Amino acid sequence: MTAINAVTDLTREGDIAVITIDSPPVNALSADVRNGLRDGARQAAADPAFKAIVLICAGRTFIAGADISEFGKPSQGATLQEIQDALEGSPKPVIAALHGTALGGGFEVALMCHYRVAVPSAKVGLPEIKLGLMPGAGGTQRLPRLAGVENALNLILSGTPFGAKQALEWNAVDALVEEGKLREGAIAFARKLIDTHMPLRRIRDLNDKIEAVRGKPEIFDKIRKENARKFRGFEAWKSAIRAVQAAVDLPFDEGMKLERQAFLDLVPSEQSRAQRYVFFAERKVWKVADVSDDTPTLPIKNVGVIGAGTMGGGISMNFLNASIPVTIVETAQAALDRGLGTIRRNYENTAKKGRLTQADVETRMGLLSPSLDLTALTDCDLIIEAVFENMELKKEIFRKLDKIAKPGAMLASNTSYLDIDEIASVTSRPDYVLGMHFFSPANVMRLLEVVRGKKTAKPVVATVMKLARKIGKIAALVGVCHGFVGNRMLAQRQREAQKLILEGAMPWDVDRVIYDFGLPMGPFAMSDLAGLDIGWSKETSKSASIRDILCEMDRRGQKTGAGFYDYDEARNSKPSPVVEKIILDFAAKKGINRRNISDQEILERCIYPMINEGAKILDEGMAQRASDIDIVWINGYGWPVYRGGPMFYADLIGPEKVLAKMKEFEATMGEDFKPAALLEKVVAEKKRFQDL
Ligand code: T1G
Repeated sequence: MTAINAVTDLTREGDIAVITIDSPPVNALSADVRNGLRDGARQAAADPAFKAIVLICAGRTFIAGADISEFGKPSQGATLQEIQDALEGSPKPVIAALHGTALGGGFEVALMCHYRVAVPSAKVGLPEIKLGLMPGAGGTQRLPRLAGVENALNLILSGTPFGAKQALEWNAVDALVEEGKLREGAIAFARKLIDTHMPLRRIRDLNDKIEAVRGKPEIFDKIRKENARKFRGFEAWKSAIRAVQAAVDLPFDEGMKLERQAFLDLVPSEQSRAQRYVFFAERKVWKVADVSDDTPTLPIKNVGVIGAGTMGGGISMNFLNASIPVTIVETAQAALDRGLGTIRRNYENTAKKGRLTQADVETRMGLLSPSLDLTALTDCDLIIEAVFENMELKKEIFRKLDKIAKPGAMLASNTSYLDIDEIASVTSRPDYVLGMHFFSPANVMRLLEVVRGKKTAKPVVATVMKLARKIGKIAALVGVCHGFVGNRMLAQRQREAQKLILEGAMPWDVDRVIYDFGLPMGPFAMSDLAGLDIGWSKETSKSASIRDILCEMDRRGQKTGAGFYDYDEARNSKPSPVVEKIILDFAAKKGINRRNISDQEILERCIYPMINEGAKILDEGMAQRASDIDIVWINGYGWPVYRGGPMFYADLIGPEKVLAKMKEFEATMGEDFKPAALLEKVVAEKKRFQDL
């Protein structure tokens, strides 16, 4: 065995050289790994004793891509061109042996080799699009030559890895070898190549699949049209399509040049910096400072859910999807039947789309036990309450649960803003009480705010964070405050949105600005979707706000065909002259002199107070880190990932700019814009929120 460098060694298997990369955790293409690849391949090629070269990785996976943490730093070590020359340009067959996830630059390195073998469990893919990038080491030039242009573009634009079997069908892999016997299988494959004098097969020379679409630019126009809606606001996808089109229209090396330049143009972009930040934020969010990874967790073999409404039903589906039995409790048979019916309908709709079999539907429904009796929950390991947002009602339920639930059972509330400590205080087990704030629709939205009470025990926190991963959620640990993280910041935006439509803007102006900024919809369209009468009652309504007046006129939102907008049968919205008049009259009655308000002011007044509130949340320790706040907004409120989240956005535009504008607004509009102490501090110390 020869050590090529700290992460690469070369061993001799008869006349076959085996280059092994060993750079945990995922053999990312760091400078060391790149040097090892280049120098190992050169050394093996130069040694007459070797007739073939096998490239394999130790640990859990083949190279999982470029080292994302190196982006934006001065590039060191071997270039991709040098690696390409050492692998593809090798005079001896080079075979890549794939296991785990050969992704991005890792898959591209494999495509530089002459042959690829894989274990059946291996996955390959080009997920660069998820980082605001595109393949930059030949993926856009080589994959179309193997899988065809449309398959290649679907893979590059989805960023979704595909299995070894699919790769075999597309000749992206030449053979599958026995699971757990990759090294032996690869060496045997190399042996066969030597014995059968198989020619070197360079993917760059395979042109049949691209010639088939040469002179048909309409194929690319069609793909652009089909993806425009999905990629609204994103940039990288356009460059990816252009590069694959170059693979068809240009000679290989010119296509490679175009790809490389397009890739290098994306690396410093705000969007890629934001999406790379989110990549690491999604991994940091699970880490709880004072709850170490070896904290014991409690077994969760069955779950109880109280309330079979929209939230209770969606919450239950998460556990059924993870094969965890659920007992769901309601107060009335009709409500219970309605809840079960909705769950079954959701599953059957999914089955109709082919994403579940009918047998899957029956299996999941079979794990669901309905009841009208709380005592049915005595054996549950975790009970989640999802009833109407009323403190007294919740406290009454928790008092009962405390008596019914077995010792050691955890009690959670799905409240979206009420005080978890107050709820816990009525039980004898406050250390086993916490909040699990799901987002509607709870079986779809990835985010879970895990609300840690003052007395919540560490094993309970560790258990629920682990459980969140099992049910496919991304969990952010938050503290007890009104509205926790997401809704607390949202309230800032909603307040300003209401003020803006009185001062001079119209609901559709505010929504357009927020929509164009990249969120799925603005505050008024969102209110119409949710229903304007949430928490509103006819008896107490006093025409005190635009919402009051709209509800009094039975304009309750989409469900009544009118709200802030007018809706047609297909629920398409359009600005409402009725609402415009209501707003003008209401403002006049309030003596408000309306003025022209710029889109920039609308954006700043909706976003900056959110950032300011985020700073307060961090300062109070209601979130562990700024990137957790960003994960909440990206996964719970549709904040565009290419803007990294509200706190990353503040760092991007400069916290000093947010502070200056807040002070300017405070001077004219008062207390609502009082800068948070932490925002002042971050600016004074020339720091960024992500560095805190
Ligand atoms: N670079 C740096 N660190 C990485 C990394 C990478 N590519 N991939 C993972 N890590 C770290 C991660 O931060 C975590 O660290 C640990 O490894 C385990 O990861 C030229 C330019 C491989 C499927 O986009 O999708 O190639 O938190 O927790 O769930 O065209 O990681 O423990 O400190 O995610 O088992 C393209 C990214 C790069 C793949 C494993 N490649 N990685 O998932 O573990 S761009 C990717 C993943 C590129 C070329 C372009 C996943 C995984 P820590 P983990 P996992």
